[in-house]
Amino acid sequence: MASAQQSTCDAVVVGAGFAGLYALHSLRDRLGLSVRAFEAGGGLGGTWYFNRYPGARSDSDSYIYCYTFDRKLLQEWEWSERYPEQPEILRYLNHVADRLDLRRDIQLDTRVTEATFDEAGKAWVIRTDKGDVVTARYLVSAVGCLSSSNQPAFKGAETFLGRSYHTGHWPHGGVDFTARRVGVIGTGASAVQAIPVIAQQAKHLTVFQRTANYCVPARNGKVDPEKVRARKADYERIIEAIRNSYFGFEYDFIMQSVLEAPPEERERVFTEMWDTGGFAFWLANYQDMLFTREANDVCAEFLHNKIRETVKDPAVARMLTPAGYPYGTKRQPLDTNYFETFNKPNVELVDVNETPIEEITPRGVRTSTREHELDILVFATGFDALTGPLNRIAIRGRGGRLLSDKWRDGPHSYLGVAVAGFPNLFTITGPGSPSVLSNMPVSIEQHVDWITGCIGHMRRNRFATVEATGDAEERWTEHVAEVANSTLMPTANSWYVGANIPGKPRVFMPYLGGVGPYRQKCNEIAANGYEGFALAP
Ligand code: N01
Repeated sequence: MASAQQSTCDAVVVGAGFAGLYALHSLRDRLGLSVRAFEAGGGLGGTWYFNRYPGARSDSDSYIYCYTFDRKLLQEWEWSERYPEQPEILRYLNHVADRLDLRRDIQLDTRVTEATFDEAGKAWVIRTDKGDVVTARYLVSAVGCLSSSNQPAFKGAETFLGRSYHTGHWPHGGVDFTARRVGVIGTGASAVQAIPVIAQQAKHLTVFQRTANYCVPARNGKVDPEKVRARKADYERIIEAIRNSYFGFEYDFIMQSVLEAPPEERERVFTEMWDTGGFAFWLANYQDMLFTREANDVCAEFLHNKIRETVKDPAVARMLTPAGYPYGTKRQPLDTNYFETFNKPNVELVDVNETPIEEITPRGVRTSTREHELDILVFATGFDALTGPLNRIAIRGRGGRLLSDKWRDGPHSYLGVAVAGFPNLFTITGPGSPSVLSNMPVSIEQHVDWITGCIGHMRRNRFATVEATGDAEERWTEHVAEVANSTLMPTANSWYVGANIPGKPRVFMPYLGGVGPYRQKCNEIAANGYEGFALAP
């Protein structure tokens, strides 16, 4: 280990993905703070540095999956497709870092392991795995919502003689599946992107499915240059629209009830959304789809039929048909030939509910009925979402209290950006904010702008600390739960409620109140002198 490096700065930013890069820029170049960013990866990019699995690309349209704070960059940057692929997004983020001269303040290959609030000094003392000890007034978490991977503890996993990978830590050189027998565990958004690509190369692909997913075609491709030009000319409107929308997209729910729409009209509407591709079916659907099971069933049935029409073997189609939870309550994956892939002769589907995985053996995966021999095993098993990335850092607030202890029964946070007992800690897209229920760059920019405003206010008024009050935090936490509970969303065993992680408390973590209304609330709180926060000199 390198010898301890002691230093002081105004702010430490943890992470150098979409959020960390913008936070570093905003705090350094707008407020003039001295800022250091630490990034665990060997390069910047966060999610887009680590998730290099085949087929990895954004599920948001490229024209809004980007920063909007730099209007010139919006005009200059050309995305090659409707949904940018991982290497292209990584190029974009590297370009932004160069353009804004961010690299000089980012330390790569360095994981923040501890952060302790020094009550007397009114500052955070941050330690890294490389021996750095940095004292900073402000601690800004840009650790991402989906950066702590979930590696289920299968019996015998260490005995496997083939190679195994997690989609969230994909090797930089890629993986050659040619002539290999490949197994994929998991059928979430990552797997849905990866499976069709792997199936094209592999000799044989076995997919181990625990929950069938509602997938809708992405309909990726080149965007008509005329449309690109028109959007560039219209960015001011688009930015306003996505910032004030419900989910950070140019989609709005249909305010009618699906149950009241005549069957031929709703078929036409469903087909239109299906043909549009992307998140239209999820986020521009009839509003009651999210509120009543009866309405939801109508939407789900349309998707069930699509699976039956696509998958030739009725038994496989049945296995791939989601059941037991309402449509849209788990993150909807976008697919390119996902269901079609199961018509290929080299692809096999195993339902691990019917035939559970008993162990991983030196030769492959043994279920209750047989051993599946594999050369390569891919874990597409997701993440310990939202709280996971924060809890794995030993963050100690007032009285030495660990954040992970405070959150033992689920996250408590004010606006998803601040935590009572943890002064001057800001959590970008933390639990309790729209975060993963939105187009991430929109929510990231909103949080960074708000945090910048808050710190600017503190400095102008000579406040040393800002801290959420316990009352405001409890009210917000209850509000987050109340909004979620008015919908069907918490009823599914999703990672939104932590159901994918054994022992994790079942709490619906993101805020469902909508990106636009949430932004307005945050702005009002700031305008009212940071209502719900205690500011102290
Ligand atoms: O992870 P997931 P992901 N035994 O948790 C299964 C974002 N994303 O990496 O559903 C057997 O969705 C698990 O089963 P179940 C996006 O927000 C974004 O795919 O828990 N199976 C599930 O099928 C997404 O939602 C993009 O029953 C087990 C799968 O593994 C999020 O990342 C692209 C298991 C995990 O699916 C996470 O997606 C891709 C076990 N023990 C992803 N444990 C973009 O748009 C878990 N599973 C940028």
